[in-house]
Amino acid sequence: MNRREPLRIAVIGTGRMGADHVRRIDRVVSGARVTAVVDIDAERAKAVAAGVDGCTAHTDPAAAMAAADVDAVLIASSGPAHEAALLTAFEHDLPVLCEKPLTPDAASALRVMEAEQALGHRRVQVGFMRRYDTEYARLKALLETGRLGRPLMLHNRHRNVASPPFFTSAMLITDSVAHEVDATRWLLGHEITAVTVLRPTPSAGAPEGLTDPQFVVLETDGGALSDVEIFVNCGFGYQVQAEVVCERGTARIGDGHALVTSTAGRWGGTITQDWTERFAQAYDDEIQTWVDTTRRGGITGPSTWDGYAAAAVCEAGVRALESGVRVEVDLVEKPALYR
Ligand code: ISE
Repeated sequence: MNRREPLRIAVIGTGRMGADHVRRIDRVVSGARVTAVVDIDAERAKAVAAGVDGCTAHTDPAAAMAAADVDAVLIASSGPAHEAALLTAFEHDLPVLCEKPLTPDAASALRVMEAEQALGHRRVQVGFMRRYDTEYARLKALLETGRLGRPLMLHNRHRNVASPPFFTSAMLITDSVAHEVDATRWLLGHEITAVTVLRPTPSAGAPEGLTDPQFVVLETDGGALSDVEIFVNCGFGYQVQAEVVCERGTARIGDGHALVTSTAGRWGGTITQDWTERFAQAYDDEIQTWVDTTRRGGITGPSTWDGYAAAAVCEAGVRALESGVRVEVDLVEKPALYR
């Protein structure tokens, strides 16, 4: 594909992320427009489509992907619905941006990876948007210079104000820590080999029965350790911080020091309240990059392999959470398409 015309996108799933992506493609990103939206809730799909010129509403992803005015697909439905949508997109050989998780478990991620290999070319960019965040990108660039020496440890903090009602203890790993799993693999260039999950007494601020917070330790094949404090009911704000400790220095991001005021005997700043605010720039750049690359006929960003590796690590993480012991990660050999 080498399109002069705007890329015509079907957005599957019009919940929180899907609706935000529809707005982004319609108003922020250049070179693309939303021509179809899909939701199992017909009324919700219609309401979103009504706000976009020339956009049709569907309840069946396959019908939207078969439409003549669709060149690419953005999948933002719930994780369990991703596999079927991805396989249908492959039938039409459509470029895809798939929100994380690629799929909920390693077996289904493997099936998707096999189907993509059968196409003979990469079609999927996985929505690990932190790779497009300016601060994460600067940290990655610094590590790549080698100035600080070999990375030894990565300390991550990931805090949400409150978890949604459907959130389970396993979802702290599969839905939230999934981001640190990808960030660790990407920043360090290592694969994760084992996961341990430690559980302090849950916060009184967490819903009854939810194991929140958790402390997750990831071991890598490069001999580094990456730890993650995940706390999804911290109550005070949305914080994502990372500090890399290397042989000759450390580097840290996510302190949110963009604006610090000093007044009335105090100093301080504000804390963002959710990820759409904290990572707005990252989402905008992620989608713009996907659109630009797709229009040129290329593919970039986190691949199906990255989605599979994250799913396998998260699956091991859930077993570590449930068993209380260290669980090794079992990855298949990396296929040539992703090397
Ligand atoms: C949510 O699904 C996200 O992807 C957010 O980035 C993360 O902070 C949150 O914990 C997840 O539930």
